[in-house]
Amino acid sequence: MDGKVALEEHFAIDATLGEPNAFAPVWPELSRRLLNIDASLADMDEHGVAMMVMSLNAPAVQAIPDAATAIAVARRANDALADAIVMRSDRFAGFAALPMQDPDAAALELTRCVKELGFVGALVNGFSQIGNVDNATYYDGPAYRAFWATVERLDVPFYLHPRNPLPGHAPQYQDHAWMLGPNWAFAAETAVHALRLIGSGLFDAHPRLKIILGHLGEGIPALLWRIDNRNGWMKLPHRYTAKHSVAPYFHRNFYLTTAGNFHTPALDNCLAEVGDDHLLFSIDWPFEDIGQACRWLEGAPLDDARRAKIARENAIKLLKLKI
Ligand code: GRE
Ligand code: ZN
Repeated sequence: MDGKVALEEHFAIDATLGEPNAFAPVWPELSRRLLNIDASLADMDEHGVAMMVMSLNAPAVQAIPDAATAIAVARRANDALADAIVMRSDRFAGFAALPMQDPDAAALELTRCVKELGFVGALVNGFSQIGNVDNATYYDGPAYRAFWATVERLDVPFYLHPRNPLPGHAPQYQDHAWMLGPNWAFAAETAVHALRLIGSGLFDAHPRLKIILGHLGEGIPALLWRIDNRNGWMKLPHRYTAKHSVAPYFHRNFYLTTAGNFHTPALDNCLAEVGDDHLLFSIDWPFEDIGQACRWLEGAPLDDARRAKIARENAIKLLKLKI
């Protein structure tokens, strides 16, 4: 199946590449792929991926406590991405990295990226460390309302991408580091952030916001009924300030991608919960294999119309792609 579009695909610049760490054995190949925006082209051709929407690696800008440095690095990364994709705008598009340490600067950078660089949205790696490495700031607070107004006005999606919790904030993973990263902690961290956005009433103030979650919704679809069932039942004043229960916002304001989660029962659950207008194909290059992702989608028991929506049509609509 040709013409697929993939949305959670990553690159790095020298300033954000980071250390080998857990990737030590595959680091030479992984870093080569991250630093070359078109390193995926041969695999894209082989497996029928028409376009990748590229975004900066994680946690990158979100892990820079000094706001001025975060602003400069985001700008450098976005300029590097724009330079690389201008040559291949038929195959690559861009999501903006944003210095969320300074909400006004983040709104300005997103505006620049959309209006001047032709980017199709933003991808942000979870909470930002602001002022010191131990700070974790989430985006449901009042300081971010003007930023969200800008996102809504620009009418572009905001991809909430995972990062790990900070070491000092995550005693639950002590002696069980195997759960960090994509195995578990990414999903738990990102799901909590998404639920914070919903519970804060953000989508009452800005009903046209579009938030994308990867990895088939970071676990939320499987728990959606239970969240609302118990939240509705509890009569304690627990500061759930949104007007509606969680599910209506999740259905209306959220889009889910298949990045890194190529499992048909999980996809079926998402289709049952959010429907086929809000599901989009993604791979999670270079951490995942393009062939595996594509073979899975092509072999999944979906009718052709549904497969085309997930593989391509929903992305064209959501990102206003001209392909
Ligand atoms: C991702 O982008 O989802 C990712 C990382 C690091 C390791 C694995 C992974 O940023 O899936
Ligand atoms: Zn990713």
